[in-house]
Amino acid sequence: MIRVRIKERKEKKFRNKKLMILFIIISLAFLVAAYNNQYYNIPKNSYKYAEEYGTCYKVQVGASPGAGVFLPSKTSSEWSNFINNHPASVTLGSSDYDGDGYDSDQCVTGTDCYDNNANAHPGQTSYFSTDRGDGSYDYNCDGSQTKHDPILCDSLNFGWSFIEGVIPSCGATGNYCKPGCGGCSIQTQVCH
Ligand SMILES: [Ca+2]
Ligand SMILES: [Ca+2]
Repeated sequence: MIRVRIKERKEKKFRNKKLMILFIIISLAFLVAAYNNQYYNIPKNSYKYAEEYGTCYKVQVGASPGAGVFLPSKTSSEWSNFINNHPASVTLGSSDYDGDGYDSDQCVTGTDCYDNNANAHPGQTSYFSTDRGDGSYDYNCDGSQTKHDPILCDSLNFGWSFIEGVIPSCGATGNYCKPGCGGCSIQTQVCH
């Protein structure tokens, strides 16, 4: 009798465990579905890139009428209706807003790390003395701000480089010299 009860309890425990696992799987499926059909809430005076049903836009919301804007995208008809009949406070921009040939990396297949400056894009080889617009000097989108002249001039480095103890940070100036040749000048550290 006791053995039968223990067996029943074990079976009940096993059933409960299976139900719990099933519940977790169903919940995860709902979460994924909800993510795919998300609603974007964009506050006034700001923008977001929104990509749904194969199209990505830079959606900017102005100051008027004073509130943020919800982007309906649960169905493709909701989405296309918004694209064609959006409120006057909304401005739609291209996924390549700065026109440098690279879509914003906020779109699914985009790689442009900063879509407000056409000089900032993957593969940029030039160096710049001012930030790209958001405080960063990462113009080539490799995730770092690389200095053009990263070492101080010393007995091992006879090329043109900065002297006087401190390598200037990006955008800062320093004394740029070639040892022994004179001709020092104040120059800005350029970066990308
Ligand atoms: Ca860019
Ligand atoms: Ca970089």
